[in-house]
Formats: sequence, C-alpha cells, structure tokens
Amino acid sequence: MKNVNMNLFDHQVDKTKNWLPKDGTVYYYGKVFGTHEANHYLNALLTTIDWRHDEAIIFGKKIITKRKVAWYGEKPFEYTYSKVTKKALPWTDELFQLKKVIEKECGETFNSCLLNLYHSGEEGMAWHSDGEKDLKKDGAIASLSFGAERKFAFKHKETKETVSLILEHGSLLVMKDTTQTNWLHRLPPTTLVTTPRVNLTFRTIIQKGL
Ligand SMILES: [Mn+2]
Repeated sequence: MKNVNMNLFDHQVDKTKNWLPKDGTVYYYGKVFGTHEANHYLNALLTTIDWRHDEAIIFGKKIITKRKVAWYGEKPFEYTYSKVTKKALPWTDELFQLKKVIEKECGETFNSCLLNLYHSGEEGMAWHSDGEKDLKKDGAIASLSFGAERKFAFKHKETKETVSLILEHGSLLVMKDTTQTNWLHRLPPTTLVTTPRVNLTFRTIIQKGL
C-alpha cells in the first residue's frame, strides 16, 4: 500500500499533528495517492458514480443544488440530512478499494460514504457540522479529495476561532472525537478554481433493524 508522498515538490506532512487547538481532532495525511493513481480515481469516480443533484429543504422550501452528490454503503442504509432521506447504493469496485486504503491509513473502519462533486470553485459548502442522528456519535469521518485543490475551514462554535488548510489531489483528512460537536466546517467558494473536485466522506452509520 502506498502511503509515501509521491510528489517530489511536496513537503513532508506531519500525520500526527492535530490541526484543531482544542475540543476536537483533525488529522491531515497529505497525499495518500501519487498523481497517476489519483488521476485514475478521479476519472473513475466521475464516470462510475451515480451522481445526482442534491435536494434539501431549507425554510420549508425544496431547493436543488448545482453540486452533485451520491450515497453508497455496505447495506442499503437510509440517511437523512437537510430533511431529505436517501438510500445507500452498494459499493462500487473503486469505492471499496478506497475504503480499504483509508481504513489502513487511519486505523478506523467505515460502512458508508457520502460523495460530493463540486464542478468548479463556484460551488462550495456552507458552515455546518456532520451531527446527524444516523451517524455514530463522535465517530471518525474520513475525507478523501480528488481533483482541484480547495481550501477547507473549521470554525469553533463558541469562540469562533478558525483553522484552515488546503486539501490536495489524492489527499486524506480525518475528523474525529468531538470535532462535530464543537466545530463547524465549510468549503468556501472561490473564483480561482475552474476545475472539478470530487470529495468522498467515509462515515459510520448506526441503524436499527438492518
Ligand atoms: Mn460536512
């Protein structure tokens, strides 16, 4: 398994550094895939995933986002966020391979994955935390990025202090412990990026009756 940094121009990443000063844990593993392999996964995900425009109910009104999403898992889990429920599709070959790689890299296990496709820097994600009731409480969320580099930011819910980092092509970030309880995160829109980014967030869903 490759976990060395394949990019000669990249600085070595400290995988043991907690990027949050308090009340949560975020590790950035840098590029866990070399450029060639990351390009392969980007193309495979763009063509094999069942991408759909996202729907949400905001102030009682149904909206459809430009960003596309998809939801996969080891069982047909139902997952509700922004008041819309989705049923997980079975793992594709690439998603199952990626799940194995990141489980080994970060020492956690996952049973589902929410994918987002941002077509350009115009598309982003507003401040939120991933605290839905279907998710394992304080469970790790592993975020794999392919495509355009984008800034990713955290904001403490009480003190409002912020932390941000750049998520590279083929990189892995893990949020765990009380991060979702105490911090918001967002993907700020930017006019500087004109190419797509695919983001995979591996999660653990808790569901009764499955
Ligand atoms: Mn999120």
